[in-house]
Order: sequence, then C-alpha cells, then structure tokens
Amino acid sequence: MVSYATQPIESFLTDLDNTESGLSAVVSAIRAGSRFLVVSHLRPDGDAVGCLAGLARSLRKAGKWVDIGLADQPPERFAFLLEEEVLVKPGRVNSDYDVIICLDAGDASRTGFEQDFDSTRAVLIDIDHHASNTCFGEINFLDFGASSTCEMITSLIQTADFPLDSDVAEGLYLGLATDSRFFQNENLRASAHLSAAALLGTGLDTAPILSILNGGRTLQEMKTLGKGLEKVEMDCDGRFAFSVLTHNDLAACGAVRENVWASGLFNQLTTIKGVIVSLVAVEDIDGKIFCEFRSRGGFDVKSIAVAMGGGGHLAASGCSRSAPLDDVVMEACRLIREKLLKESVPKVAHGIGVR
Ligand SMILES: [Mn+2]
Repeated sequence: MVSYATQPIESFLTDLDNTESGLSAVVSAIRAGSRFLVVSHLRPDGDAVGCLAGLARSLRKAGKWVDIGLADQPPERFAFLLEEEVLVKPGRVNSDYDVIICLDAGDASRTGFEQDFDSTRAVLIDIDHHASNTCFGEINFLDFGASSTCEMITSLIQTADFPLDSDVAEGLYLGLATDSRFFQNENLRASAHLSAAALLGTGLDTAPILSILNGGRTLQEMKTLGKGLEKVEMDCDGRFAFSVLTHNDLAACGAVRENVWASGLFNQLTTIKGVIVSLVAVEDIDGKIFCEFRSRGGFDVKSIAVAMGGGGHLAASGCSRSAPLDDVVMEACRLIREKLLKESVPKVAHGIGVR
C-alpha cells in the first residue's frame, strides 16, 4: 500500500524563497493569536468560500475565536458552507482581532476590506496562489504553483498540526476541486493530489459536494451557458475564441452576473479544437464590464488581465472596467491578437497525449 506520509507535503511546494519561510511565519503567528478574522475576495468562488470555511473550522477546533468576513454574499450553491456564519462586512471590523488572514486575494482591494486593513492593529497575513499577488501582508505565504488556496490551507493545517477532520475537509475539498477544475489544470503538481488524499483520508463524504458541483446548475445558468456558446466568434486562425454577453442577453436568460460565473461558460471556449486563448466579456446591469480570459498550452493571459487592471493566473485571469462594452472588448481582443502574433503560438493539437 502506498504511504503518502513518506513524502511530506511541504516537499512539493515550489522553491520560491518566501514560500516555506512564509508558511512557518504564518504558523507561528496563528499559534500566537487568539482572535482571528479571515476574509477573502469580492465575488467569492469555490476556493474562496472553501478555504474560509475550512480554515475557520480548523482554528475554532484548535480553540481560537474566528470570524469570517466577506464583502459579497457567497454564490448560492456554495452558501451551505457558510450558512451558520454571521459574515463581517467592510467598515464593520472590530478592533480587537490579533490577526487578519486574507485568503485567495491578489491584492488588498480585491477583498473590499482594504480600509479596515489600514486602520487595524492586527497582524495582516496574506495567503494566496495568484501570481499577480502584490505581497500586501505583513506576513505573506505565497505559492504560485499551488492549485488553489485550499491546497495551501491544507498544507498549513498539516504543517501546524491543527485539527483536520471531515468537517474541516468539506470546504477545502470543494475549493481544491473547483479551482483545479477537477484536477484538469495544466502544470498541476503532485501536491494537489496529495492534498486531496489527505482531505479524503478524513472520511469526508464527497457525494453531497459532487452533487452540488455536477447537478447544481439553475435553469438561468444553463440558458446563460447556451447563450454564451451561441454567440462564440472565432479569430486569429481559430486560435482565439470570444463571446460577449450584453445585459440584454442576461435579461433574456433571466440571469444576473453571478449566474454567468456559475454557468461554467468561461472554461468551455478553450475546449474548442485549436483554441488556445478565450475571452468572455459580460456587461452587468449597472454597465460595468467583466472580462474573463482562459488559455491552454502555456499562453499567458495573466499579463493581459494585468494590463487591463485585473489579475489572476497564467491560464485563468480576469478584469473589470467601467467603460463602454465595445471599447473594452476591442481593447481585450487587440491585446490578445498582438500577443498571439508576437509569440506566433502554434495551434494546440487537442487529443489525449498530444500537446
Ligand atoms: Mn483560488
């Protein structure tokens, strides 16, 4: 029988200078603190909600006081993880926390709590896997090779020997599965699978989680997915696919912005044969434009999102703009075309074992 214990999970962390020292500094700060606020980013996804729930539950079992802060409500299908929580909102942060832990957010403004960070005496810890992270904490535990912040929290809990049972594992497994797209991300490290093994080793029943992830789509989300796919356009010799959803499109589907995220549309366009980069632009009801970029084969969409004021990962990134839809789409398309041209990226062969 394979023993996962023979290879400590830390050995799979990237050798970024600050990764391991960041982890041990975080462990020391958490051991020393007793009152915690854990926060995550605006428009929280499965990773954000999962690591908030997982870390809060573990630290409470370790005898700590933990509150959870979120500026936006969690998406409906992940809300069960936080249903017993009284969520702390920006501007309403008490002054008596020892430590504020910021999870899965590339910079302070992504949380909505940046003014609270400025006015608090608490130690600010930044734990994240986004390569665009600005290192904004007093202590930063960053691992750009990690599949998810949930994977990093699993490492943290194991390293610190904090409680890890099925209750703690529930959110962490959900976040690990969603952020790694069920272990389908390119360049996924062994540590992602080892974290999953540790979480499943708690006796976690994954059936309810899988049923939410695979069967929890609403009719509005399904219609939004259909509308987005119907409107796909191809460019750059079939290497670039994009789709633009206006607020009229959303209204026709009975959908709101959150439904587009939950629909799974963003990850669909790069599954078209030959496509290596995709863009979905969404016009919200208030006129704000959201762009989501995805890529395959190592094409860097993070740099495009950063150039447009956003951030994210090499293969999945995004930005938002308050500008006319056409202008934003034109700028995003131009940046993608220029980068494709400059890098003369070949078509990716789609097929098992072919890259
Ligand atoms: Mn994440």
